[in-house]
Amino acid sequence: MIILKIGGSALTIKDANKPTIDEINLDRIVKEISVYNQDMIIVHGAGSYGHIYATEYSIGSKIENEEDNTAKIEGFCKTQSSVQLLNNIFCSKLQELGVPAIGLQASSFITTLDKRIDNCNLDVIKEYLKKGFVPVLYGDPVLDHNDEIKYAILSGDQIITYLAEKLNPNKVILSSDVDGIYTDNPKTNPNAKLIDIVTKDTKLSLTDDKNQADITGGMAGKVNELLNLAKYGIESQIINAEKPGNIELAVSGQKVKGTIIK
Ligand code: IP8
Repeated sequence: MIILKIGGSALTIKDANKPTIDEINLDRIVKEISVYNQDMIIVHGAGSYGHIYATEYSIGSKIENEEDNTAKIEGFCKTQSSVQLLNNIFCSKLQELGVPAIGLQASSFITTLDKRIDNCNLDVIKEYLKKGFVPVLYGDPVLDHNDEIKYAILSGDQIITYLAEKLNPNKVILSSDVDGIYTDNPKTNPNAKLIDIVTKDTKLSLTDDKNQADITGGMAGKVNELLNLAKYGIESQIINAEKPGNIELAVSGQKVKGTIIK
């Protein structure tokens, strides 16, 4: 079984000022995924469908007062509807190519405590897998049990590490809009170099890309999630979803430029 994460920055125009699909990438990515079409869970990010609202309503920050709580509930609903729409578009495209993609909304069965998953029943996912479906989860706002924040943004990256720990896949592939992990942010530092293998001992200076309005922590957030996974002996790979052919190569077990985290 493979767990594949498709970054929101590959599916959407992430720095758009309203939710916007990257039509060309989306069409290509679903085609590349459909080549594999076997045991697989897909998790996708939110891109401009989620981060705009999540940031606007500061979901996950301390609730200041009743008025702030009411605003955050409104923002939670808007964010949830928006990412659900992205999930519908993505799943419909996969279905058109014969992939039995079934969208599963994290906010309806996952909660967090201090922004980390504390409650998630995987029975339904296991049963979908057993019956030949491809579950498609996505970053979503969720209820949080810390009463000071009450709501959290659950990233697709945290979902994949949780699923991988519990379901022990053969492979975890995380695709983004860069080739892998660099010594620094390649978008702002031209001297940044791609690192082939990252372990907990690798010295990194990861800066979050502020241009990308990524409320869940950008590349630094991803690396932390995947290093967590490495603690359980599960190796993962970060690859660039914007390079045509990369996803197809990765899901079919062939070599792809990227960074292995172990
Ligand atoms: O794009 C974030 O998920 P990510 C989810 O995987 C929302 O970090 C709703 C912003």
